[in-house]
Amino acid sequence: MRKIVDQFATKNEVGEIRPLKIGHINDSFIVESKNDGGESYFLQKINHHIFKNVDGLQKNIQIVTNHLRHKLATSGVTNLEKKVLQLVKTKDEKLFYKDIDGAYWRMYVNIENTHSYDTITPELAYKAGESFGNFQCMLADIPHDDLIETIPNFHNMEFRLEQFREAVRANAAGRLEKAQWMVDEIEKRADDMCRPERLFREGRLPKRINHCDTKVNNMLFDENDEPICIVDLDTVMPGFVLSDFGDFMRTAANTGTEDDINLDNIGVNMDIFEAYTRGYLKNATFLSQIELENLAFGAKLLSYMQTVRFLGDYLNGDTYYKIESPDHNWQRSLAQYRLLQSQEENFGKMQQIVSECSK
Ligand code: GN1
Ligand code: MG
Repeated sequence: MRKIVDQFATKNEVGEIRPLKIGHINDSFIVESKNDGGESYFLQKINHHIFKNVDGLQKNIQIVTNHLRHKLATSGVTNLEKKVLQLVKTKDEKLFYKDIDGAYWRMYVNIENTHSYDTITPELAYKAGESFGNFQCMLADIPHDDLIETIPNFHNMEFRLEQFREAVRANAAGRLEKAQWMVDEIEKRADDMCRPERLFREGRLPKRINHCDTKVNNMLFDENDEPICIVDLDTVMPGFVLSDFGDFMRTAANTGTEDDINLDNIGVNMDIFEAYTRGYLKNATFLSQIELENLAFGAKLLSYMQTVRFLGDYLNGDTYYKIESPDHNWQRSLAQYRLLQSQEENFGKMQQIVSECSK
């Protein structure tokens, strides 16, 4: 590990290296400063089986962070080092380091005295909404062609369903029998869930630069509980805004957790749904009528998409997501499907909230 850290042009001498238990894809570490008060760092081993074009990935992050810094600076915001992720280059000026085993590493300056939440209050959800709305506004003028799709078709539901059907056909782990009922539930909704792709083809739904992983814990708050920085920029790419709206709701407006073993814990938290919607719509003033009409649908879509992705991985024999138990992906699928059902039951209310908040 030391040898890896040594490749990067850190300002300080570094101390202890601690693994962090966050995320389902990459491996993350905190690299402490050797001296009190010095800069610490956030080191990641990038999962290059998933992010196949690491060079493109890192360039995207460079473009996005530079763009955000520029935007904030010109609007007079200070303390930029706390508000935008800052990559640390390698000593030979590269955006990542490939080690002798072929693993890819990158480093950021660690943003200290911040925290993230897995569950939040309506007050924080309101602020998070404002912040994500603002984030999308700031990214709006990056030319789409400047960014690659770090994972092609990442939030394309038609593509995700094709992959899923392939997993069902192959039944590689022999788990299909147990999961067949859920496969049937997924198929029942498939056509409806591909609506955004159809609207896009008809030229009615635009693509905008999105975060594509707006999980509640990808937002850092400062000591005063003000949102300070949005992290995990691996999947910033063109997509539908309803996808970012939906992923926040999937993770924050859920009374249970993403992989809750007790399905009775799971349901839509309407207070969070409302607060986030209010905050988001205050700043996301660029939305068209069709986007507004489909925001609440976005919440259902992302729970559905995640059910499809977790179940697909379960059928494939757990080749994509990190798991903590043999049935983890099954548990996640059950939990996401339950959330979807609750969103379906509450859909009328969700639509009404969006429509009231957009007046
Ligand atoms: C993965 O690793 P993490 O937690 O940032 C996944 C997201 C899923 C999420 C589900 C590249 O994100 O798309 O929504 O798990 N990231 C990738 O919790 O697939
Ligand atoms: Mg992520």
